Amino acid sequence: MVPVSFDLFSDASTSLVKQYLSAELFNQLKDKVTATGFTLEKALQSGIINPDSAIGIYAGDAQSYQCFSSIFIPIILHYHGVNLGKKHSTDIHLVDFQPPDPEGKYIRSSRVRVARNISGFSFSNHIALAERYRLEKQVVSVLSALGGDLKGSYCPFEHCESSQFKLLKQQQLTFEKGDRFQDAAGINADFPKGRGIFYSDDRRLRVWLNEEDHLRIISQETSADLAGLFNHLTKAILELEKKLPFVRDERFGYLSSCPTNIGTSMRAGVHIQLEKLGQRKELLSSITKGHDLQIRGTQGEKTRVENNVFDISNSRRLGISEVDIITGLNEGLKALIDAEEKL
Ligand code: CIR
Repeated sequence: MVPVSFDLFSDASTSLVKQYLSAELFNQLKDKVTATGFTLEKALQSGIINPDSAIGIYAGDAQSYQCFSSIFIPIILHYHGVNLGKKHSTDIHLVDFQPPDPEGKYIRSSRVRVARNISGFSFSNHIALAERYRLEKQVVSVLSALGGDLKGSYCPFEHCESSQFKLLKQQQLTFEKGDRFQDAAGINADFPKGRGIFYSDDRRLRVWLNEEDHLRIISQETSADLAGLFNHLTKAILELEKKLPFVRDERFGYLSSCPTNIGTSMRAGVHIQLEKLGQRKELLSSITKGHDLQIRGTQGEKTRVENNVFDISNSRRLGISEVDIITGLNEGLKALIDAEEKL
């Protein structure tokens, strides 16, 4: 671990944590420890090692958000742009609306995911191996009991020579070791031990275990039926939360290791090919911003856009409900398709 001192961030760093961590705040927080032994030093590792971090801080457990609240709160306010005086309310129920691209002319695939962490365990960047295994066992026993169209199988990554793993990898259903930001935070410790993926028989539902968060619950398909996709995910979340105690806070909503994911912890997005808008970046950006959407590279965060295929997803996660995110995405996509057709 890089030892911390106040002048620990390189001059090149433009991270939010560098912006908000004054010398006074640093001295106030540097000796604090959560019940699981998480410290400011560990929280800052990724931001110190990677000067190009946008945020630069991770929480090691649910209590980190209270223990180190004086640095998490300004970062949350800045990133999420919300008023933290209000409670964050959750609204997950079945929805019904027309798909934004019924003929499938533009949208190549759609995906909705939420992150969940389980009460009583440290987060993925701070969890001991024995605990990772205990968590895996607890979650897999619940996932294995799912029925109907959620019924599926679990593939542990430790047996990566298995034909089951190889097939899933070929189908791009597995996840890889985390990037250098996650690595420096501690998320890759002991990889691939305790990691794995649960996938429904029809492959629409996937649950990643022990990745950046304890669970990433994902619903994905090649059509643009956003309502169907959201409803499918909703069913899975509602079933799982009957059996698993997910960590939730009144103000911050569902808690995640990265403060960018708190709140709904939901990212709903599509891969959409916009040949004409791709040449009109300002228009593309003003429509997406106007609908609280963000554009990422074709292969995800911090990657480039290939063949005018944009990854477009919600930018708001805290202070907005799950249902409002999916309906907002639908409206934004309709506006983008409309603009593309008019060009
Ligand atoms: C950064 O500070 O740039 C990285 N820690 C990643 C921040 C975004 N986090 C995320 O998507 N989970």
